[in-house]
Amino acid sequence: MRSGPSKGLLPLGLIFFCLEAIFLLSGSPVAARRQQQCKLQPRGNQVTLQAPTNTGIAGGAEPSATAIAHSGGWLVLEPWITPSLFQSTNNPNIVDEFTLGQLLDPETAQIPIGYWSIPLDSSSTSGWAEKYDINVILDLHGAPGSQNGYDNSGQRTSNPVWALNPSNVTRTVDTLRFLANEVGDQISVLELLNEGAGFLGNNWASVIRQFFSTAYGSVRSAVGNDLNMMIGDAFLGVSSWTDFLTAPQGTGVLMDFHEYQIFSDLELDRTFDEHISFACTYMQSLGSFAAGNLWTVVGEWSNAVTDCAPWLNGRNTGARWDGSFPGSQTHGNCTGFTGNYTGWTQDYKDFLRKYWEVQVEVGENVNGWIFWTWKAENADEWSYQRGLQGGWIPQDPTDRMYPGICSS
Ligand SMILES: *[C@@H]1O[C@H](CO)[C@@H](O)[C@H](O)[C@H]1NC(C)=O
Ligand SMILES: *[C@@H]1O[C@H](CO)[C@@H](O)[C@H](O)[C@H]1NC(C)=O
Ligand SMILES: CC(=O)N[C@H]1CO[C@H](CO)[C@@H](O)[C@@H]1O
Repeated sequence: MRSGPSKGLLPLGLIFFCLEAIFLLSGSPVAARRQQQCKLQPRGNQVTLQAPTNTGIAGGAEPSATAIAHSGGWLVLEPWITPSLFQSTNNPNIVDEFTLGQLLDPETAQIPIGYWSIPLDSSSTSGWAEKYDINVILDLHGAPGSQNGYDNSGQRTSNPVWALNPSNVTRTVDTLRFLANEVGDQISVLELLNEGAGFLGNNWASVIRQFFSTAYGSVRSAVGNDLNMMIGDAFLGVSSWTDFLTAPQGTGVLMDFHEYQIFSDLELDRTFDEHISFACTYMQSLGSFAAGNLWTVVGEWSNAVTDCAPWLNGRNTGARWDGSFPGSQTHGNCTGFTGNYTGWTQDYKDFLRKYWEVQVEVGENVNGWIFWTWKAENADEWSYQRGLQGGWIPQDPTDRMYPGICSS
């Protein structure tokens, strides 16, 4: 671990504490709150260069410290982040927010799901955001019919149908327009849809594409040019979005790219070194996309190289790493890869530092990064807070033990 003067507070203007809040209405209003650590960094000289293809944030200024923060969803529960909440229901059939709302008797359990969307009460967002000079990215995670089948869509299902019925898509556009009208002036960025499952087939990919265009137009005409919008690559790779919603078709549009290497046997087979070099491939691919197309944010990434975090793949679902996930190979034993870091080897923690740095480098090579997540109850490899305590995440995120990691 590196020693040296602690810089104490992180430089404002570079660091964003990203908040993902879960408001549960019970006796007392705020039952849980999640945070993410993130940093969005302008590429230094771009403003003075010729205008980027995408005229970008608020008509030409670079996305900057004061322009953006936060990604992730408001108010969508994921069992692996707060397992105790799901455990406390004593009902194993509650696997996502949808079933939580459906199967829980609010009277008895006193955890009624208050609301899905956003705190329309301005005291809960704008006051806070303004006070700390933090800008908010509001990210739609749950679309009707589910856009990916993951619990993070609010509805875990092997049969997501969002893209299969135009009324779902229309409803989603209506929701975004509503959100933009209600809180557009309190947020910096509206993310149109989190993790649409473009891999489910060409029909899904083209529905997502059309949806982004339609939603973009609808939100623009509702609230004008001040609100920035973010789209995702729908797991298709950013190159699939070349020339999409760039100027003049779109302005103020960002690309949200999620970087994980743990959700397939192929990725889990990589050695520590291979994980690092794979992350380095994004220097070029994301870099050239961000330079010629949309400003790009690595909007979700973590230190995990296994899927061992309990319930990461869904409540009561196992891990591919140890073969407890249906149909997966066995890659190793989960012990020592997740949970409380006090039992981890120094080797592993050294790797986590390196892996953290390489992904930060990738994010800073484009327009920023957002670490997922600030806190996770049972999985320190996903926790920024525990990484700071355990020393594999430096207090000052500009510290480097492995400078130029992708060029060496
Ligand atoms: C994993 O390792 C732990 C600790 O060494 C051991 O107790 C456990 O039995 C192992 N699990 C498997 C499936 O081998
Ligand atoms: C992690 O383990 C240590 C040592 O057993 C213990 O003191 C600490 O409370 C644990 N931390 C958490 C967050 O569980
Ligand atoms: C809100 C909405 O339109 N939901 C629909 C999504 O698509 C499924 C499958 O066609 C319908 O059953 C839902 O009513």
